[in-house]
Amino acid sequence: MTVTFPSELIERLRAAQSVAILTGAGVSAESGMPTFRDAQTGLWARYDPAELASPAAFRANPVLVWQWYAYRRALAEAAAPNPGHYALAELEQHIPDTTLITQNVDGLHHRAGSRNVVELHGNLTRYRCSDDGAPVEVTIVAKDAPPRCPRCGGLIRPDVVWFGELLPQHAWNMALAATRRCSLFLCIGTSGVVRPAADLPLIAQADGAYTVEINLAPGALAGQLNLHLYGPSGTLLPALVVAAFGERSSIG
Ligand code: BV8
Repeated sequence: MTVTFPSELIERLRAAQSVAILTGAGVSAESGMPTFRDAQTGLWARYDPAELASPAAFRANPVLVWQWYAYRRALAEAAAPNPGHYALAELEQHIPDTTLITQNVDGLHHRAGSRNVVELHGNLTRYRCSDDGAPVEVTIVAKDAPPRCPRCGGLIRPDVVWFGELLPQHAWNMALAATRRCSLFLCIGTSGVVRPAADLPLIAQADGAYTVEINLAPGALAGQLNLHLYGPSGTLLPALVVAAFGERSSIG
C-alpha cells in the first residue's frame, strides 16, 4: 500500500530536533490487544473497562479485577509488537530526542526497541502493594486471587494508574517537558478522551509545535490538531518513516 504524506509533515519530520509522541490502545490493536473502546470480548464482554480499572472496583471485588489483569497480562505476553511499534522505535534512531509517551500498559513499545518511553499509566507486568505502595516481584501470576504483600500483608495490585488516581509525578513531568520542547507532536491510536494525557497534544500546539493525529477514525481530537491522518498505524507509521528517511532496516 503506497501512502503519500503532505510534504509539510515530511519536511518537519526531517528537520525536527525534538519529537514527542503520545500513543494509545490503537497502536497495540494490530498486535491483537483489545482497545478500551472495542467491545470487550468473551468473559469480559459484560464489564466496562473504566469500571474495572478503578480503586473502587479493586476494593469491592479484588478477585475480579485481579483476574481481568491476569487475562490482559497473558494477552500482552502472547502479543508481539507490530510494524507500528517498530516504526516508532526506528524513528528514535533518526531523531535521538524522541520521547514516546504511552498510555498503554502492555510493554510493547519497550519490546519493539523504543528506549525513551514514558509510561503515563504504568505497566501491567509490574506489581505493587496496595497498602505500602512498594514494588512487589510477582513471578507466577495466580489466576484466582491477588497475592498478599510479603512485608505488610496488603493486597498486591498491578502497577497501573486507575481512574481517579494521580499519574506518577515523574512520568507526568517527563511527558510535559517533552511536550513543551518538541517541534513536532504525533498523537497515535488514542480516542483522546482520558485526561490529563489527552491534554498533551493541545499543550504542544499552544507552545508552537506542529501536531499530527494518526487514527483509524476521527475522535475527540478531530479538527483540533494541525494534521489528521486516518488509517491503521501499523501501515501509516512504517510508510511515514520510509517517506521521511528512506528504506527501513530489516527489523519489524
Ligand atoms: C487523574 C491504565 C488526577 C489502567 C488508564 C480532567 C483532568 C484530570 C482528570 C480528569 C479530568 N476529567 C476527568 C478526569 C478523570 C479521568 C478521566 O480522564 N476520565 C475520562 C474517562 C473522562 N482521569 C483520571 O482519572 C486520571 N487521573 O487525572 O488524576 C485526578 C484524580 C481524581 C479526580 C480528578 C483528577 C487517570 C487516568 C488513567 C486511567 N488508566 N489505563 C488499565 O489500562 O487498565 S486509562 C486507559 O484508558 C488507557 O490507559 C488509555 O489511556 C485509556 C483508553 O484510551 P485509548 O488508549 O485512547 O484507547 P481507546 O480504546 O479509548 O481508543 C483507541 C483508539 O485507537 C481509537 O481512537 C481508535 O480509533 C484507535 N485505533 C484502533 N485501532 C487502530 C487505531 N488507531 C490506529 N491504528 C489502529 N489499527
